[in-house]
Amino acid sequence: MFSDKKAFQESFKKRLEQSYSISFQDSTRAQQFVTLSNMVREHISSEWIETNERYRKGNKQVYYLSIEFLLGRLLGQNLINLGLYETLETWLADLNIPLDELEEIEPDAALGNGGLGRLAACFLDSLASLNLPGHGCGIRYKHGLFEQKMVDGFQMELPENWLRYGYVWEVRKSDLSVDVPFWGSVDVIERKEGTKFRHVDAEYVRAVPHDMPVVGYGGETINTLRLWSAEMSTMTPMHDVLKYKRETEAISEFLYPDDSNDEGKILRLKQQYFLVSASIRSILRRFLSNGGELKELHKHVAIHINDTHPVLAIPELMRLLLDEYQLSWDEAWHITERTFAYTNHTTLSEALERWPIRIFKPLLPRIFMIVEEINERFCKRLWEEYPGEWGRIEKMAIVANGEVRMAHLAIAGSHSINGVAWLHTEILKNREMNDFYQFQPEKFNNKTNGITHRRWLLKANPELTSLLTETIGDGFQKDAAELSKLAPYADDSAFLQKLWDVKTKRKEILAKRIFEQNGVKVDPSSIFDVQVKRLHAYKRQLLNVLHILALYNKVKADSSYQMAPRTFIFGAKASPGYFYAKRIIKLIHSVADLVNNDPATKGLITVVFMENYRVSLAEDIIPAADISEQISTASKEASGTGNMKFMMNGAITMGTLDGANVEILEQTGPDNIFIFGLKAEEVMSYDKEGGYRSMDYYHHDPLIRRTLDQLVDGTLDDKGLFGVIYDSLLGENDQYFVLKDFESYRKTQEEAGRIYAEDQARWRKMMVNNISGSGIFSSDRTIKEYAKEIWNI
Ligand code: F58
Repeated sequence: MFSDKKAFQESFKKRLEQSYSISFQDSTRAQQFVTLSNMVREHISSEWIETNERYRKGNKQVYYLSIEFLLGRLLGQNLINLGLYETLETWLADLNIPLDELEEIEPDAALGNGGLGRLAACFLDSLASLNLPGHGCGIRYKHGLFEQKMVDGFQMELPENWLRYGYVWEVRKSDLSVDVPFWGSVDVIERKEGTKFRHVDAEYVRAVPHDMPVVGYGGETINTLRLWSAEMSTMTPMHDVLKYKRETEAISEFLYPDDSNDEGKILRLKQQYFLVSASIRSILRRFLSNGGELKELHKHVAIHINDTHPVLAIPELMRLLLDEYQLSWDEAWHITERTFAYTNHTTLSEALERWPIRIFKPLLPRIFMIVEEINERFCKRLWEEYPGEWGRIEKMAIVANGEVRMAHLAIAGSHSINGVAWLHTEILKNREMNDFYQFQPEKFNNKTNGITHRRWLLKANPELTSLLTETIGDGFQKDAAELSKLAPYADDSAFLQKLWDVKTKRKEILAKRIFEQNGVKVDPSSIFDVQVKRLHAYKRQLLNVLHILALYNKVKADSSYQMAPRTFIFGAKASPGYFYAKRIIKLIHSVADLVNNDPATKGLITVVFMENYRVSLAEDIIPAADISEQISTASKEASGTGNMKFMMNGAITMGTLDGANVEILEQTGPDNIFIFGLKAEEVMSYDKEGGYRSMDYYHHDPLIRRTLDQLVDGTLDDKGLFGVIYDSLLGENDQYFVLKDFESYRKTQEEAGRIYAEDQARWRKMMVNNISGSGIFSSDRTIKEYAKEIWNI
């Protein structure tokens, strides 16, 4: 179908006309998009079947369980991975169809918030591209992450609707549905052979799989992402049909329902159990139907739990092995512990999941019994290891103080626990999970995150990809490690000029988009200084915006103050219930209004907030960046992955020694990165011992004082909107050390501006050193490490 131009064009037109009963001339871009995508999906179906057949023959399989998969758009990426992009681009152009316009039609599949979900998507791409047998299991949320609409600088959330016109990449497999039990009680039957357990009076929810192909680079391997959707089951008698339907379908309705009340908490726990129960049963079904021996399960199946959200997979596998397959506890535990591996993505205590027993027990009665038993046996082992140390055991228990601690369950039930960057893993081992590390050090390991260069370089930045290909050959497209071949070009002025031209081109493209979306004219020759990520206090968008305000004050106070013109670009969604984060978004807008409209700073400082940050927008922003803002309070960002995407696209990191920035520094060397601020050790020591007084910085630094006063003196608004931010910095002693790091940040920014303006040769060299050092951050490297050291595939 895709090997002959004429045949392709004929078939494309014919299918279009047949599907929509419309003449080709009258067809819309949307109809063309759907037709092309369907053709691509059919094109890969034989490889998809073939991949499954290959796996049937006994390879060990990996299943990556995640409550989020932040995929973005698939048409362009699939074509690139199949090696068809350029061909189809010309063939369609012949028909007067620009391929990029078709790509724009596709809604982002935004089944995630940020880094955690995007990492899952990058991992799927790497697994398939490395021809490894690894599949995703997730939830098919009817509405992905909300659409952000800015109204007068305030974030409004609109329901996202990616399934509105149907979804071309999925295949519904009703015949493989699974019924998941909730509520009810557990019947205990004593028999000669032992005790048996049975669910009674449960309410069932039908989990219906929707499979999506994951196309590997080169097109040889097509893995599967299985997303479950919740529907009514025929196993539940219908008393109050409407209520039952509503409650059932709610399970896969929204990503992150509001869980500030009990009703929301129950729904969220339902989502988690729904995902794992359906997934584990489908994994077992497939394993057994291929003739597998249950007692050998861990030799043929590895199950990865992405953060604690899918941790109930552990007691669920136990339940199935015990209740349905009649294994003994010891046999079942032996298999379970060897099958599971767990990745931790945060040390923030508010993000460590704990479920109140009063919610957990009635909703999942049998699972709760099993968790209690796991806890009891775990505590017994601890008691043998640490006789008499009640305090320690209580701290490590899985069930305690009326709660189930999901991270502890994950650690107890997995053979591997990993952090996502060197520093993060060290903090887990030596602080947050130190008790567990002392008890079972062999379980802990680090796997520094990565990103797929196929999306973040080949797809997002075709201009840079062409330049690199003409310079170092196309080997890097398959193997990102080959980017290191670029290193010698750091001194090649002809190459440096071309690299500069590519960056300028990408800045022009972004400038055009900014003008269209925001109505703001930005100058592509200014420094594009970018911070795009979830909005969270620890990520310190506040430090960035206060620095902008201070810069504005400097220019206003001293008209001879020299600075290279800068465009500050932000993109961020705040979680709907996170009031403080939303206020920071408003602050960014207010500062933008002030500086963009003041003749004193016009053309010198421009601030842009790009609405509705998402994967497809990131693909336009990242290639255009000069400076990559990675300024979290040291010790708080587990890894970060945006930092890697920017680096690969030739932006220079402005960062703290946090997360993977530490390893980025290792790759670039100190001359090719801007590092500032407190070190993790210092932050942790202040957190523990105290000794920081933010007020001192207010009193002793006039620039800080002037800038903070503007939050409350009417400069930015006259309704007291920013009092809460002012108070967090001064009244609540600045938990994230914004003021403490302020001067160091300001100076480092000044230095960056100076180099950009006065030593452009040096800047260009820095760009090369970043690109050439970024290969190690390909998720292919990360996945090879998981495969070898954790999954044993
Ligand atoms: C992120 N976590 C980490 N969580 O913050 C980031 O450092 C890391 O690089 C990335 O994971 C991948 O390891 C993250 O994105 C969430 O989105 C939470 C999910 C659960 C609800 C609250 C947000």
